[in-house]
Amino acid sequence: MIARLLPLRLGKFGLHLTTAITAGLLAGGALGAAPFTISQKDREFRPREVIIKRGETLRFVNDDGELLHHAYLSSETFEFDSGDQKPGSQFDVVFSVVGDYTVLCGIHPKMKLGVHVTK
Ligand SMILES: [Cu+2]
Repeated sequence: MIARLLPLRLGKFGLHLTTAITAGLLAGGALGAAPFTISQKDREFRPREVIIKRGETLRFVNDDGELLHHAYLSSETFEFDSGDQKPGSQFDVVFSVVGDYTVLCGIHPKMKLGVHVTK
């Protein structure tokens, strides 16, 4: 009985190990680094300024109660538009082009986020 249980346990352990390695590879490789979160609480982007590397992701979280936001960026080299950001929603943007940008909110003109994308 013991002899039959032992391989089963090893098998389970092996499975967990494989899962852990796969998850690690995804986190560090295929999916890129974890997104950098931008809060929009109190009608402000927080932080107000961010330096990231090309290919990194900013995650815009609408954590501002019942308010609607609408993050967008329009420049010659790079642009995005989140559309209406419902309360509690999030929107990811991969900054694929090096440059200095200002992200705005289509609903609250005072909201500004400086994004510096480096090589
Ligand atoms: Cu806004």
